[in-house]
Amino acid sequence: MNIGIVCYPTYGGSGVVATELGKAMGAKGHEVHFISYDQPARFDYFNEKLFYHEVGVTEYPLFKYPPYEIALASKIVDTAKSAKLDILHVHYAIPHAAAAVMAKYVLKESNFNLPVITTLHGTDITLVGRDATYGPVITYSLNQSDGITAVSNNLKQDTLELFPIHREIRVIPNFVDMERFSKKPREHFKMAIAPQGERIIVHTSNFRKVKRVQDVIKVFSKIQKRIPSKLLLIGDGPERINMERICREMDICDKVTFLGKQDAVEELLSIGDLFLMPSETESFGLAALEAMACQVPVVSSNTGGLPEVNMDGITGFTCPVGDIDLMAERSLEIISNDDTLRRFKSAALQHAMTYDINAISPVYEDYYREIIQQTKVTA
Ligand code: GMT
Repeated sequence: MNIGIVCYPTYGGSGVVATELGKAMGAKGHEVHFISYDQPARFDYFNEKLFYHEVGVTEYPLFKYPPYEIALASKIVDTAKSAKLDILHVHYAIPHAAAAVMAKYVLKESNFNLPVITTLHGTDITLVGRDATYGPVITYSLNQSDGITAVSNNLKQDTLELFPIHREIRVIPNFVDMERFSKKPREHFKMAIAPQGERIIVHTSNFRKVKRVQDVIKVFSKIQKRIPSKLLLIGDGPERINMERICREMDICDKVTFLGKQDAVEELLSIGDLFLMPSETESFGLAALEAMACQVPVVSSNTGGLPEVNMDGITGFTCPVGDIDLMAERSLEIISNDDTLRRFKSAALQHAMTYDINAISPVYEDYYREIIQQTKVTA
C-alpha cells in the first residue's frame, strides 16, 4: 500500500504514534509519505520506504493568519497524485481532518479516490474540539472521513457525546515498541541520580496546564518526607517556571532534577521506580504506557482513558484528579517495600506487552484495507 500520514511533527503523543506507526508500516514493505510542517521528531533515520513532504505556507502582508489548512490540503493533493496514495491517515482532527476532506474533494474532480481515516487523539475532541469555534467543521470533517479511530473507549464515548457523528468509531489503542523500551537500567546513571539507593520517581510530559505538573511536585514532596527519594523530570513547557518556583518554596530543589527534552526517554525511564501522571484529562496516556514498558508502575489520575491503560491495584493506582494525599499514599504503598515494588513492576511490564507495536500495527493495516475496500465498493 502507499500510505499518506498527516501529523504534528512535535514530541507530543499524537506525533509519536503517527511516526512510529508509519515506520512500522515502512518495515512491513508499505510506502509511507509523511506530510507535516516540519520533519517528525521520531522520523530519525533513512529508509527507502519512508518519505517526508514539508508543507510550506506562503507569507503575504494581508495574511494575519497564514492559511495553513489550504497549504496542507494542496500538499495532500500533490502527494496523493505523485505518490499514488491508496489511503490517507490523519492524526489529530484539528485542522488535519478538515484539510484531508478538502483534498479528498479536490481529487475527486480528477476521478482520484483518496480514502481518509482520521485518528482522534484526545484534546482535538475534549479541549479544543468542543470549542464552538471549531465544532461545525470538526463534525463535518469527521462525518466525511471514510474511517474514524479513537485511541481509547473513553475517547470514543466523549466524541459521541460531544458531536453528532453518524459513522462507526473504531477503537485502536496506542502502542509501544517493546524492543526499544525494554532496556536494562543504566546502573551508572542510576548511581548519578540516586547515589544512596533512593527511590527514583519519574514524570515526562510537555509541562502544559492539562498535565497538572504542580501536583507531581506536591505528591513528590510528601513521598520524600517518608522515604528517601529523588524526582526526575523529563520534558519542558510553559509550566516549568512554576514547577521550579514550587520546588524552591518547598525547599526540595536538591532532590529534583529537571532534564529538559530528551530523545532517549527509554534509557531514563528504565531507572525509575514509579511514574506519576496526575493529568486533568488524558485520552490515553502514552507516556504512562512507555513507563510501564520500562517496568515502571504508575500512579495516575483516574481521568479519561487512563484507567484503560493503568490498571488500578495491578500496574499501579488511579486516583481522583487533584487528590495529592491519596496519590502520595498510593505511591508509598508501591515503593516502600521491595517485594511489592517488584510485583507492580512485573505487572506493569506484562500489561504493556499487550500494547506492543507488533500487535497493534496489523490492526491498523487491516483497517486500512477494510476502508480502501469499502470506498471502492461505494465509489
Ligand atoms: O496532549 C495533547 O494536547 C495532544 C496529544 C499529543 O499530541 O500529545 O495528546 C493526546 O494524544 C496522545 C496520543 O494518542 C494521548 O496519549 C494523550 O493522552 C492525549 N492527551 C490528552 O488527552 C490530554
